Amino acid sequence: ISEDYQWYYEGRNGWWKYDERSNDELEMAFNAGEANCSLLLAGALYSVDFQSMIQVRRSDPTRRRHVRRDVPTLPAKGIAGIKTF
Ligand code: V3L
Repeated sequence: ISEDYQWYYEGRNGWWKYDERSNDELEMAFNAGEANCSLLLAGALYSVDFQSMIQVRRSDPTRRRHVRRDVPTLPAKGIAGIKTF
């Protein structure tokens, strides 16, 4: 899988990178022209909508985060909740 693009989700004051497997799933769905992508994240089911570029928790749609698809070198808080310094 190409690593040309990295997907990020919104944190409190910055962006987190998605884990590599979720990033691959997002890239595949996005490049296939699908409207959204389902992901299992930290034990819960989420949906990322490519038009609004928002991640929503399926069991509680009030849990929403902006997402972005960008170069992998963007400053980030870490990967999937693991801080990088
Ligand atoms: N990948 C991994 N964990 C996630 C993701 C994801 N794409 N989305 C949500 N969670 P919610 P700060 C995040 C986790 O949206 O200090 C970060 O990874 C989410 O973790 O309400 O605010 C950090 O671990 C949260 O713990 O459904 O920037 C943590 O928040 C939980 O799922 C704190 O980050 C509920 O998220």
